[in-house]
Amino acid sequence: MQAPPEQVQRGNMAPNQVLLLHAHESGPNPIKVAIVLELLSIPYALKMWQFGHGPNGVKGEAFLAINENGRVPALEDPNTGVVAWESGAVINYLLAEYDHDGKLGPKDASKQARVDFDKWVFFLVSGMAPMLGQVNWFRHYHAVDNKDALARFVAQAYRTFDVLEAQLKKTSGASILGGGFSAVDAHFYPWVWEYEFGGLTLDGHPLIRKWFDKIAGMEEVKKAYTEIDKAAKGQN
Ligand SMILES: N[C@@H](CCC(=O)N[C@@H](CS)C(=O)NCC(=O)O)C(=O)O
Repeated sequence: MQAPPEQVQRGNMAPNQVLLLHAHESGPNPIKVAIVLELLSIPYALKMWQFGHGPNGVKGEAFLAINENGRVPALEDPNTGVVAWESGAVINYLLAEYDHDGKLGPKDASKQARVDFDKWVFFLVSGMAPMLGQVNWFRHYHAVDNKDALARFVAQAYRTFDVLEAQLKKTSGASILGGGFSAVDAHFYPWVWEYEFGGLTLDGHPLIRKWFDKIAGMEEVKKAYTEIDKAAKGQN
């Protein structure tokens, strides 16, 4: 008889060997993964890379052998031999392999709960994150001033904030999905965290502010930022 889907999806191993998270000193995507690793108490080490093409660069030969797309995060798991990249794929792998109790979601076994989980993750990775990334780019890095592009991406970033604000009404700002903190919140938090760097404000989004402040106080979240910061300074 075929096992029910829940048993097929969830791994049953405890990680004996330390996982390796490839990261960079800035950038929200590796932080998401570190938050999930912390919350699942999975032992991990950090390998820090620089942006660019040098020997320690994400576009250099050594890193491209791990991630053909030359971007962090990437994750190597010696317990299973799996190499993952793209934060969505990395986090889904960790949940399937190590979140035995479904602590980080989906919070129930219904089809709707699975779809709700996926749709908010997809909205983050294909909607909010690229808009905020482009705000940062045109605010800080684009070689020539392009006010129109910046205004376009700022407006689109705020549009995604409006969508998140409306969703948070369902839990009064407690978490993006019902049932408490999930990996969906881990996906969004490090991107919203960028708002000041992008010259944005949360003043018009009180529930995002409430949600943000609550997550900022979580010990595992603080630890994820501290670990990446320490590794960036060579203190790990
Ligand atoms: N969609 C990817 C994006 C990964 C990504 O953009 N990573 C940034 C840092 S947050 C990066 O590696 N940038 C370096 C580059 O583009 O050269 C994900 O979710 O993991």
